[in-house]
Amino acid sequence: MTDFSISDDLLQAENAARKPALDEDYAALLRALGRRGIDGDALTRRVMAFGVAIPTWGVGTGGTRFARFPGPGEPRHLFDKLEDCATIHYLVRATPTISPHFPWDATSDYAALREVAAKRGLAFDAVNSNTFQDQPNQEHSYKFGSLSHVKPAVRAQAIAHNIDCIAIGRQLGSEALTVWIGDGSNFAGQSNMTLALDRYLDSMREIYAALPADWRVFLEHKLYEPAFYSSVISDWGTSFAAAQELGPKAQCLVDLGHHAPNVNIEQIVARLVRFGKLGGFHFNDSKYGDDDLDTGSVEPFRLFLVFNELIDARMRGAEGFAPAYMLDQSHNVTDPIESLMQSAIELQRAHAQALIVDRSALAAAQAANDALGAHLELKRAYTTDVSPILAMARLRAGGAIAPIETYRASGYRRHKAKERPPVARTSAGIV
Ligand code: RM4
Ligand code: MN
Ligand code: MN
Repeated sequence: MTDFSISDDLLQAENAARKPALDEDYAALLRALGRRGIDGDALTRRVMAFGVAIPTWGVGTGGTRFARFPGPGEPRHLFDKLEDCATIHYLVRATPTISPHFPWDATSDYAALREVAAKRGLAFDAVNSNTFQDQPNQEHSYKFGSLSHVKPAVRAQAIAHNIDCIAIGRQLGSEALTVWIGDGSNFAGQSNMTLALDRYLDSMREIYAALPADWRVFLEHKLYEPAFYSSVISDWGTSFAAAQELGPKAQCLVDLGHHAPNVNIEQIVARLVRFGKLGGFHFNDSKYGDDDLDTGSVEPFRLFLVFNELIDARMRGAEGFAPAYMLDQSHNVTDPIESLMQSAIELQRAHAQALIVDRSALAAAQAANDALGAHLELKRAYTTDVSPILAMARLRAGGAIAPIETYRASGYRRHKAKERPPVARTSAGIV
């Protein structure tokens, strides 16, 4: 059976039907922005230049600790995942890279994998290691930790896995390793919190030493889960201190869902920028914890405020500022392709809105202690509907004016359901 893909003909027909309305809305928006001294066409070009990596684990249906409800036509293996990632990029033109997770994405020939991806217009972003699960035939268990485990043999195994990930990443053309560990404790007294961090740092030093010259390692913090009393890399302060001790190639990764409720994430971003330690993001949204909900679906204003800090940093020419943008979501009740497309669009939206903040008016209001005036400068940008610019950016880049509608019209999922018969998989968990 030949693999179905969305045809250029369908894309063009869908776009043609929507083009006249888009032209009208785009012209009106450009006029409105022009009155504010903003060059709308230049903004469209900036939007076109924005890219975010798709996590390979995001294209399958996720799950909770209780159950996983697989959808039809799920990817069965890495090459199916690539196909779905390529489909997302074909329609939104904002996701040119993928972020793989090992050993979930293990395959025998990485050079071939890189080629297949390149043929589909995709390159590889940061590689993610996994020492939070045990794999079949693994010698030592990670039940009581990995890089910070009390036993040297377990730590050595976890270190070796991370070094393997670097070797794989080199073959894929990646330039960063993301390390998130589930290490921590579930009972007060279970673990010596100081010594656990020392062991983590010793392990990370070995991984750091294996990094190629042009690589970075991203340390990802998370306050709880799977450890519910203490986590070794629990917060940005610990992550920052660890990155500082390790050296310049170590930076911090901010997963939006990995903080306590109400934590001021945009301020954390500003702090990390200030110290040259902002490595990148795992974008998602959350209501309670590490919910891995779709980006911009719960708190779009917070997302905008994060981008406001990023644009501020870029415009100031902040030293060492080159964050990697990745999504990290778990799709339990939606078609993952639709969720990922919409999430990429929400990121572009926050980015575009942050770009139209009148920074000199904002600075003037701040200097005059005009609290409301400063706030209104942000609100003016945030309440501007930049959708026509986002749609025009997609169209000019060869994508879809309306990605989700076009995707639905194509019947992609229906075709994949026939091509990809369901395979037996675990009933719970994110994979
Ligand atoms: C963790 C963390 C990591 C991700 C795993 C699947 O909570 O967010 O980035 O790789 O989940
Ligand atoms: Mn993450
Ligand atoms: Mn997470």
